[in-house]
Amino acid sequence: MDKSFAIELIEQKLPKKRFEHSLRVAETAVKLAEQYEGDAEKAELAGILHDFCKYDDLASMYQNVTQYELDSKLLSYGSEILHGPVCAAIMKHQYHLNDEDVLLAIAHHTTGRQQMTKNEKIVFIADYIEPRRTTKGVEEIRDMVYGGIGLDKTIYEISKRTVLYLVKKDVNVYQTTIDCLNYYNFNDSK
Ligand code: DGI
Ligand code: FE
Ligand code: FE
Repeated sequence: MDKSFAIELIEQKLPKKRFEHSLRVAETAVKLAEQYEGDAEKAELAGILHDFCKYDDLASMYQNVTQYELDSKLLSYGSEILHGPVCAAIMKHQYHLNDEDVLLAIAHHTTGRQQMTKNEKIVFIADYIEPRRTTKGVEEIRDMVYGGIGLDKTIYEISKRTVLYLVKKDVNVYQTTIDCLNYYNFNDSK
């Protein structure tokens, strides 16, 4: 799939704000790919597409989970957790996007996971730090990653903040989010 087709797809489907967020994530992902020697084209395409299913209705997302044989644990969660994996499956099966590393980055952009590829890391971070994000502490994360601390340490700091935020709100944390947090924790002496 080429970039202009991907942009058309999201422009037709997403509200203007989400469309613009997606383009900013793509731009941020390119910047990170350049800094950290990733593949800018793959990062950009995943950035453009990552939230394509953000506003799909839950019933159709659950149908997609069954139809495309995604992890059945997804059925206990809402659209926040589902929109990444469902988007990757739809891109693969309905739009014949077959670049595995683009699909992985889309699938795991919300939760992260253990042992991410460089492209997954880049898109995960780009989604958190795109320039219009106002999350408390986001500036600190931008300073870390643009300052050269590395993708892995940045992922840990993002995961830690996300998990703390979810627990504070009494929201259930998805297993893959916890796995990501633990995997990228290099402070634990083991
Ligand atoms: O889609 P975006 O808003 O651009 O960003 P995203 O895909 O990272 O989604 C962020 C939301 O997902 C945010 O409200 C926190 C939520 N989230 C992240 N990890 C988990 C989670 N929600 C639950 N219930 N469990 C998680 O593990
Ligand atoms: Fe998202
Ligand atoms: Fe996003």
